[in-house]
Order: sequence, then C-alpha cells, then structure tokens
Amino acid sequence: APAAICIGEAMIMLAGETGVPLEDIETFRRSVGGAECNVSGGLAALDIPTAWLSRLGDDGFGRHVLRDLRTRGVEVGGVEIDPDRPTAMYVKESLNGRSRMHYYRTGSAASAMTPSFLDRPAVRDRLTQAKLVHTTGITAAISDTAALMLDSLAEQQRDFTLSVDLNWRPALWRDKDPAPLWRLLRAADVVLIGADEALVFAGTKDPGELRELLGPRSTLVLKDDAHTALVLEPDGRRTEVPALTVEVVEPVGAGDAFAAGFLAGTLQGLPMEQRLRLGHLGAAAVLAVPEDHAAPLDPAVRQALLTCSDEEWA
Ligand code: KDG
Repeated sequence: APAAICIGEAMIMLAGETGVPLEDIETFRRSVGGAECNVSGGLAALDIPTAWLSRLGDDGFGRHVLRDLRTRGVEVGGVEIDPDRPTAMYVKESLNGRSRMHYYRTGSAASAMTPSFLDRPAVRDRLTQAKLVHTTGITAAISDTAALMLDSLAEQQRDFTLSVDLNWRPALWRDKDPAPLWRLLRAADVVLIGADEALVFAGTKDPGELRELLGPRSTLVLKDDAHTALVLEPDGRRTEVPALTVEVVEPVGAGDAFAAGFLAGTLQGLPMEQRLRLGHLGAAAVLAVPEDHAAPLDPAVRQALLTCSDEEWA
C-alpha cells in the first residue's frame, strides 16, 4: 500500500521558447506539471511507495498524465476520470529571466473534486493506509468544492501526517477569500513555506511569528530560496541547513522537489538535518532544468551528500 499520498491537480505544461513573448511562440514543449503531482513523482523517485489522487479529463492530456506518472512509479489507481470536464493545462512564458504561468484550468476535472471524492472506496482505502498525505494551497484555490474537500480531509480521524505546502499563487486567489487556506495550514502537521511567499501571504517571514499565526502544533519548514532552509519543531527545536549553489535555469517545481526530499526523509526517519539536505538536493536538480521535475540523483551520490560533513556540504 502507498505510504504517501499526494492530492491535487496535474496539468499538461506547455513551455514556450525562452525569451519569446507568448504571442510569438510557435513551438511549445510539453511536460507534466502540478505541484502535488510533482511531489508524488519526487517521492516515488526516492523509493517511497506513493499514490497520486485527483481527477482527470477523459482526454489525451489526461491519458498522458497517467502514463507519465506510472512511468515514474506513482500509483494512480485512485484517480477518477471525468467524461465531461477537461484535463487542465498551463503555458509557461519565460521572459527576462522570469517565468510566467498562464493557466487554462477553470472548470477542469480536478476542480470538480468535492468532499465526496474522499468517500469513494478507492480513495478511502488508500487514505486509511497512508502514513503521509500531502497537498498544497493550490488545491484550496482551484474551486470552492476542492477547498471544502480539504476541510473534510483535515477533519478526518486520521493516522496520517498531513503535510501542506503554502504554494501561494496570487493569480488563483484574485478576488477570493484565503480563509480556507488558513484553515488548511492550521490543520497541518507539517507546513512548508517559502520566505518570499510567507511575506506576501502572512506579512512576515520570521519563523517565530509564522509559528504564532499557524498554531504551535505543526512542524514548520521555512525555505529562504537560494540560501537556506530551517525547521522549527513543536518542541522549539530548530535545525538549519544552507542550500546548494546552482546555476538556475528555471525555478518552477523546485519547491515541490524540496518538499518531496524533505517528506521522503521524514518517512524514512532520517535525522532532521538529512531531511533538509534531501530537500535541497531535490530542489537543486530541478533548478538546473527547464521542466518542473528532474531525473533522480544516483543513489550512491545522494547517500554521500547526505552524510558528508557540513564543510563538504556547502
Ligand atoms: O510548484 C510548481 C507548480 O506551480 C506548477 O507545476 C504549476 O501547480 C502549478 C500551479 O498551480 O501553479
């Protein structure tokens, strides 16, 4: 049975040529994106038995997502196919060293997730057996019914650890009340937040202040992009590990790879410092490629990097 479950929307990603404005792009490169879907692939690549739960359209894009995830070792038996709504997609435009996302996801199959999605036997069985369930603020934003589903997920009698990555996407929250997102974050056992987005969303990137806002019971993982990541545990313990220096090709997806590394390390019971290192290693690999996910590191190299001295690390 899958130890980890990721719930959220997957999208077909169409990346335009770098430096070309959307109206002039002629050729797009297709890959698969979507935060929770990226995390599921990252966890599977680190040998964690992982399922991805969501809804897809009965279309070629949906079939491609399923095939891609299966190839990456993610279990997709709990995915529901919607005959009436499409698989979502997004277009990535890279201009002046920055990426912009253009979403085509309103009314998508995944946005029609409701609390009853969790009651389907295929989903219920997987949730009962999971040790960890991961989702993000994106799922709270894609529709009111998906936000209600997350309320119901948070209220469950649960044996699993609930992990939530803030993934603040202003474009999805325009004219919307972020209350469901606050509820989700406050219900989580593990909260992952980037310092930049913390500042925009919560008005602070101070770990102590964030802890106040989120409530004392969660483990807070605060990433300061290129520089460092720290963990604040409920008992007040604090662990910090500097990031690796990499030449950034394209940043989207790095946060998901970080989450996958950190959560895999958590499920494997690694010391906190190694969990953070595993997160940084995942992020570094994705920063160096244009896609939202990267090929996994050679296990021997990974192991050496996890256990080297602090001086050798950074
Ligand atoms: O974290 C990466 C995601 O942002 C990307 O894959 C697209 O899920 C996505 C979103 O909604 O922004």
